[in-house]
Amino acid sequence: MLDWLPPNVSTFGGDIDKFFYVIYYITLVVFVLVAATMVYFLIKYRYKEGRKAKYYHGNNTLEIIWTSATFIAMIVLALVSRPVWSHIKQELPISNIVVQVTGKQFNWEMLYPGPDGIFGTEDDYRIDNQLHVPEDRVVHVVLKSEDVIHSFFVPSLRLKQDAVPGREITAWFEASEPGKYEIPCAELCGFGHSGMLGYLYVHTADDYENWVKQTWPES
Ligand SMILES: [Cu+2]
Repeated sequence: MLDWLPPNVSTFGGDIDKFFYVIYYITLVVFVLVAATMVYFLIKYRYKEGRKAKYYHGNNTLEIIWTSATFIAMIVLALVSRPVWSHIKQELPISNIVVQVTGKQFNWEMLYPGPDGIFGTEDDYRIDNQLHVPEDRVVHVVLKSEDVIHSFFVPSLRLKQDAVPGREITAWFEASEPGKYEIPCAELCGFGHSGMLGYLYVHTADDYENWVKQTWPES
């Protein structure tokens, strides 16, 4: 397998990568066949003195075959990947770590509920572009937008979810490797879009404890 994806650090990332490679290799095989056929025909039917071009109407049987082959491939991929998508997008594993992430031109605003676990109280903590979480714990991310559509993208988690004005969309992940990972915006949202970049900090349990103590010293 090729190795040009960023390292995966999420529990469901491996399943996403599997489907990525399946689609990638199907596309690769089709691309090679089409390109090879084109080159073959280019050479075979190159200009020859006295040869006249013929009008060719097409081939219904061939058209039916490749249309249904593509159709069947799409249906099979959809059915086979269904459990993975529903695990990631429809099921929501229970968690007591919830962060509100609001996309705004051109930052990710992270809002932590604080020790009381309730948003909109005194101990809330708001910071731009820094998402701190512990490893091996399910984290809920409640996505909102203040202005236009943004897309919360964490390549290392294989997680991407739009943030849509007027809606609250809850995404989740469980990171398995401590480190610092990029959170770019993946939806063109204005002139500063390319600079809209946050970071996910995955801490070990002890480091996370320290971060909590530093952030809420009184609790
Ligand atoms: Cu953007």
